[in-house]
Amino acid sequence: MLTYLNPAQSQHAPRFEFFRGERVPCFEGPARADFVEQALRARGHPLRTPEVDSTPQLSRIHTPRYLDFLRTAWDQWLALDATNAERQPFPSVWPVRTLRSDLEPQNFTARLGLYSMDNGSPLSAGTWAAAKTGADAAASAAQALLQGERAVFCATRPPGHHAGPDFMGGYCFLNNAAVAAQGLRDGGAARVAVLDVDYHHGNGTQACFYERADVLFVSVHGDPRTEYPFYLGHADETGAGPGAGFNLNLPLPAGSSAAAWFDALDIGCQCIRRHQADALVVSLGLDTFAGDPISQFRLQRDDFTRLGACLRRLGLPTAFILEGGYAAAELGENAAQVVQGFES
Ligand code: Q9C
Ligand code: ZN
Repeated sequence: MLTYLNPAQSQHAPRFEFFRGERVPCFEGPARADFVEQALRARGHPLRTPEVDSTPQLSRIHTPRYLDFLRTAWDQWLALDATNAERQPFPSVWPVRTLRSDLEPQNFTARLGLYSMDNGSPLSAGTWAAAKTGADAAASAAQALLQGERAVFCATRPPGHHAGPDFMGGYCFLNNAAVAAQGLRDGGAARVAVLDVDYHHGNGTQACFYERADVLFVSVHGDPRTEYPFYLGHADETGAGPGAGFNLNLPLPAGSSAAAWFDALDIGCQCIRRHQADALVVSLGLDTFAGDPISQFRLQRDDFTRLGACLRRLGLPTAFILEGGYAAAELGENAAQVVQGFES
């Protein structure tokens, strides 16, 4: 399967995040993409670097003020104090209900909170470069499908599906899957489906398309009553305005079996068939794996082959976009199994 890599991915390398009140090494690090590249290379899949500038799609998906902030955030951080190069910024205040988010604060920490949904999306010097090149990879994947490729794999990080129109969250900065879907629309696909199989609900992608009928969003994920991102991903969220009926959430209890997961996937696939989409974007989180350190579904290696085979049967031009998956040593194998299942 044609694969796009992100040659800038290793520039996004924050050192730590917060977990249960402690500073711990980031679960989402450069080794993840290295393992995926290694596994796909070993199986002989053709590897390419991005050839499309995602700027037009990014400006349809994200707001200008958020893009400006993200592009300049690290420089703003350094401008506060040159020794900040060795430190990481974290938000500590957010404009929740009753507070104003229409005004651009002058204070950097206030801006960081305004454009963040959590404190779980650490920034580093190369975050913009890595995220932008990753979005370029997603736009390149869309273009390859438009040019007749049957399926494309985008082996990029940081992930994207928690990033909304004007916020970062859950290790995500630019919404790669939304960029791919928008790229397909811009290139002539009338209807696009996004299927999100990450353990965590793709709140950012849902938000991007919630009022749109041209992009169907379907997600199978841990029940947000107990699982991140908590505040979105419930079954009663079905779309709004022109997008009413174009959003399907299939939450499952933490600890659900692979059998239960595939039953939900089947319902999601039936929905995609009914909508007669022209192309499919898969937000491929592999944190549904039984060995994932921060997630609680129970898929095994062979289940990922089965997933690939299920997706092939939809018969659509398909872009796989890597999202989560934190059992890094097994991530490459699990990704390669999806590709093998799709191609078998
Ligand atoms: N600091 C993705 O899988 N964060 N994001 C928990 C606590 C929530 C996962 C870490 C998990 C986000 C793309
Ligand atoms: Zn996830």
